This record gives sequence, structure tokens and C-alpha cells, in this order.
Amino acid sequence: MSEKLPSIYDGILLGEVDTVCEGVDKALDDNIPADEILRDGMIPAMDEVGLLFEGGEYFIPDMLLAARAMKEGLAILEPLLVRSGVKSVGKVVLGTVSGDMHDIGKNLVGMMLQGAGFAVQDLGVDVDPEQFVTAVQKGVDVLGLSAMLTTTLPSMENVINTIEEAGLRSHARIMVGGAPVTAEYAQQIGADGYMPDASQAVTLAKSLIG
Ligand code: B1M
Repeated sequence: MSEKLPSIYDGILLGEVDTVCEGVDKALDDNIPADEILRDGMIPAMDEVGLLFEGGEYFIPDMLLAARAMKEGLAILEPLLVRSGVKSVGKVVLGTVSGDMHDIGKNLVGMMLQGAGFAVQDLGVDVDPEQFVTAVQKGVDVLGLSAMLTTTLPSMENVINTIEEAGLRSHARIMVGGAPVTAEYAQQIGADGYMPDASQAVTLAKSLIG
């Protein structure tokens, strides 16, 4: 990790918005690229928060504070990750599946896709299969489903089945992602592709639209 990033890492762990924002500003002033700040400072901090929660040292309020600090830091990086005025290379509709409230990873995927020139519509969290169906009916190149809980993985399959039953499966390529998702699971539920992180999701989206 760059020596400039520990304050960002610690700030997220402690849920200190000011520490994180000042750390991000300082890192940018020091010419550390936005993706490096994310990869080496912010994402490892969220992983550590998850481990502390698993170990019984952190509780839901700690995770919420960390998530808020992460989001404020991401808001500073967003303009650097998202270029505007680029001709759209395709339309992606994103959402976190039903029963799941995690949105930081999905938001990051959306930012990276926008940065790569995709028009992105974000349906939010806890999205019903029917909302995804409506989006496909309106026209979309790639549908992106995110899930962070093992208990909400079946919601992903449910979305794909509902789209299939509506006779719309050939109208959108479907990519899936999120910590508990694997390539095998993606294949098993009939998705068109899976990627483990946001930048690889961009590569996948590009390949899916040919
Ligand atoms: Co929760 N949570 N959480 N949580 N949370 C996890 C996921 C957990 C792993 C923590 C742990 O126990 N270690 C665990 C899940 C265990 C499991 O299912 N196996 C867990 C749990 C149990 C829960 C609750 C059930 C806790 C409870 O109530 N008892 C509860 C569920 C609420 C619900 O959703 N119904 C809950 C709640 C919450 C908060 C609301 C407090 C908060 C979320 C705030 C928010 O998102 N706005 C929260 C947080 C912050 C976490 C951790 C700590 C961090 C998640 C995160 O933002 N990571 C998380 C532990 C962890 O992930 N290590 C945890 C950073 C983010 C950049 O990474 O989201 O993985 P990630 O996204 C990556 C990739 O996965 C990928 O690209 C992203 C960027 O590279 N990706 C895609 C994601 N979507 C993609 C889609 C794609 C492609 C790639 O294509 C479409």
C-alpha cells in the first residue's frame, strides 16, 4: 500500500468521513491515481470491516459507518472514474437483487462502466425480478445483477427465470457479480457471464455486446 493510503484505510475502518475525504484529497494531490486509491486503500478496508464483523468485533452500526465513509470517499473519486460526453457504446441496466441492500460494489461497477462509455441505468437495491423485466422490455444491451449475500444468490436465478418466462431472454445479455458469485454459479443459472470485480466487469460488458 502507498504510504499515503493508511489514513484512508484507517478512516474507513473507524467510519470517519472527514479522515477518509481528507485522505482521498491528499492522495489525489499527490498524484496517486483514483483506481490505485480504490484498489490499495478503500477496498481492502471494506474487506477488513467484513472480517471484523465475521469475528464478532464489529456490529451492524460499525459496518454502516464504514459504508458511509467509503461512499463519501467514492463520491470524490467518481468524476475521475466517470467520463462524460463520450458517445455511448451500449446501455447497461444494473441492480442489486431482491432481499439484498448492499450497493457499494454495484455502484462502483456502474461508475467504471460509465467511465468506459456505457449509458448506465441503476435500478438500486432490493430490486424485484419484475423491475428487471420492465427494464429489458424498454430496451437494454446488458443487464447486470449484483448480490452480496449467499441468501440472495437464488434471487439472481429468479430474475433470469422471470425474464425467460416473459419470453425476453434473447433481448438482453445478462452478467452477474458480487462476492458470493462464482463463474460456476453464473453458468448454472444461465447467465451470460461473471466477473469478480468492477474493472473486469467492463471488459465483460464490452465482450457481451460484441
Ligand atoms: Co453486509 N455482509 N450484511 N452490510 N457487508 C457482507 C457482504 C458479509 C460478507 C460480511 C461478513 O460477514 N464477512 C456478510 C455476507 C455473508 C454471506 O452471505 N456469506 C454480510 C452480512 C451477513 C450482512 C447482514 C445479513 C448482516 C445482518 O443483518 N446480520 C446484512 C444484510 C442486509 C441485506 O442486504 N438484506 C448486512 C448489512 C450490511 C450493511 C447495510 C450494514 C452494509 C452495506 C451498506 C451498503 O452497501 N450501502 C454492509 C457492508 C458494508 C458489508 C461489507 C463489510 C462490505 C461490502 C462492500 O461494500 N464491499 C461486506 C464484507 C465484504 O465484502 N468483505 C458485508 C466493498 C465493495 C467495493 O466490494 O461489494 O464485493 P463488493 O463489490 C465488488 C465485487 O464483488 C464486484 O465488483 C465490486 C467492485 O470491485 N461486483 C460485481 C459487485 N457487484 C457486481 C456486479 C457485476 C460484476 C462485479 O456485474 C453485474
